[in-house]
Amino acid sequence: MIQRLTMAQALVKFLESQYVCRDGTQQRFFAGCFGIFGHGNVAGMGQALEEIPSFPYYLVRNEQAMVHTAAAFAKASNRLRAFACTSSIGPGATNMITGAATATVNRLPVLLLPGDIFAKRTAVPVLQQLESSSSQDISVNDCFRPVARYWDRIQRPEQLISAMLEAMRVLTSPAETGAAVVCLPQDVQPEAFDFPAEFLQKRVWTVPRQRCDQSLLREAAGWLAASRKPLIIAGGGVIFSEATDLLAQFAASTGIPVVETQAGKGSLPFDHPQALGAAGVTGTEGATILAREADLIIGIGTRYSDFTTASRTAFQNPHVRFVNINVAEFDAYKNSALPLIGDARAVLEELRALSQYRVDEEYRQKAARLKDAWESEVDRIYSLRHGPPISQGEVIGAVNSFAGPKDVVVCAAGSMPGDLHKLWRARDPKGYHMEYGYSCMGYEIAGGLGVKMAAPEREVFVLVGDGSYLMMAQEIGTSIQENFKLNIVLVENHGFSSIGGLSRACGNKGMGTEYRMRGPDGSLAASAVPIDYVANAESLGARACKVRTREELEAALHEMARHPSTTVIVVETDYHQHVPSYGSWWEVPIAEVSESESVQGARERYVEAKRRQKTLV
Ligand SMILES: Cc1ncc(C[n+]2csc(CCOP(=O)(O)OP(=O)(O)O)c2C)c(N)n1
Ligand SMILES: [Mg+2]
Repeated sequence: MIQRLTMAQALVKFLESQYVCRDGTQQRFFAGCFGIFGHGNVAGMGQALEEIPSFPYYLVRNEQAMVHTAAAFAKASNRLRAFACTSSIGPGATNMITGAATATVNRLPVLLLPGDIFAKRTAVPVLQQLESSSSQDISVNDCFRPVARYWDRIQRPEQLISAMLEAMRVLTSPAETGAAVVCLPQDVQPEAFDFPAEFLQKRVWTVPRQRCDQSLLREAAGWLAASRKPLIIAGGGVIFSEATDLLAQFAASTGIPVVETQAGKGSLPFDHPQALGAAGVTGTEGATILAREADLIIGIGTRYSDFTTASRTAFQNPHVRFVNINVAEFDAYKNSALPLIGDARAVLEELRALSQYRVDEEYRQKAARLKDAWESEVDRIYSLRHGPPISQGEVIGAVNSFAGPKDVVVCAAGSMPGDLHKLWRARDPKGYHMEYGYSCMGYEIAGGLGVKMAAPEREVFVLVGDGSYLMMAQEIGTSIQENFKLNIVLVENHGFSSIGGLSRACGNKGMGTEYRMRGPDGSLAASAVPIDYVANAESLGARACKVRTREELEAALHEMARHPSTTVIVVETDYHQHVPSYGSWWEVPIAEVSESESVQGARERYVEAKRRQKTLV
């Protein structure tokens, strides 16, 4: 059996027919396609999507944003559902590169279908083609190669078959997943071919729960038995593999304290007795102390970013060893660990069955004391009563107290990720959605839309800085268009509080980190740039208001709950009021020579701190 279809029609029919299955539950993999049309895709992909309305298409505002929305959707769906994204050629395509990198860093499946220059080369250069004088076999789409986990270009319609099967293998692989980029030359999309029926039939991709090597597992149980101060670092893999309940039981029965990375936050509810909170640079005091002293780190589903390892200063016990449970071999071997390569839930289940381990009472009590002290610290920051302008910690406290247990907070860049990592009291594994692999300003609102599309029954609270908002707020319009309500809290501190603070910590004066008007003499004046965020949000269709005090914020949150569509609360906060750091360190190299005494001082502190840095862990 064959079916004569254009390449684009066959592609849409193929996407519609892909299913995934994990633990016996089957579901459609692609929820639809985001897209912006131009000459590079309107007559090909556009025609096909119009002709096949059973495959939903959504018009968005910006190509980078649509990839963020797709990535957030996949993350909120534990990578068991995804979106395709179609763009025109040239700028429409390259706008997706940042989104692709964001998805790949965070190991999130997105299928990107950038239009591409003519395969037949009849009319060259086509509008928006960046020509090369050294090769005709190159286009701007080659720029996707380093940020994609799979990359291909369909020069002939029949190539679609093998390309899509490979793309699907990568997208549904827990270890390999990321952006799959299949470039679609403008003239190939509408070209007809006799596609075999098998290609277009329902196809189910099983997402396996891979088990690890059994002798390594026994060795790991032995390491655990020998350990006095073990610590679990829960990463995103715990949540993706739905190992959270099992982790909660394992931690409770063994007494092993658990700290969480940004992607792993929510692995345990904040009030679980063994939940010591955030790990690493933006970690809680207890997490920092326990990591420093631990003799065994069990890293589950973590890729050990510098934020998790405090730039390799976190683990100071000279005898510390690592057992890494990870579906990706690449991550499992990090820190010279004993690698348990497999699905987090499957491996943890087997480790639990093999081990009767329990921490000694002294260690358990120490962790409990640190946990209690941390909860008091969060209470203190939540009710700081600073200002107005109020503190960011208090904004987080107000939103956290207002949000329901299943609601989701979404954030990505600025000073809020660190504060949220420390302070947000997560009560559900899917309640904390932080993009901190790429920390891409602009992800917040676009990502929030993806979360809401994946879980319409949850309220989504997008916390976004004024800097991030100014980079990418336009998907508010898409949220209005598609009736997906976002609760956006825009923290207005007139610039980059995060990078301003970092600049000062590096001995500088914060140049380029505040929104200040340039005065007639050419210098930057004290007056802030008059940006009306309320008017801006309203112009995109949202309801918006501005608040300055805690009481006004709380009233606005209640008001927001009553409004049926996207709402923006602009809250002014104090640029200089930071949540403290609790004894951790992040490597940002400081100028080796400078006339400035403060830079020289920062350099001395930097050199001193670097002494604690270990090469391997
Ligand atoms: C796309 C992008 N550009 C630059 C950066 C570097 N950066 C990190 S935080 C930040 C400032 C964020 O400002 P804002 O959203 O207002 O948050 P605040 O620092 O004030 O909390 C910048 C420029 C980034 N993370 N992403
Ligand atoms: Mg700001």
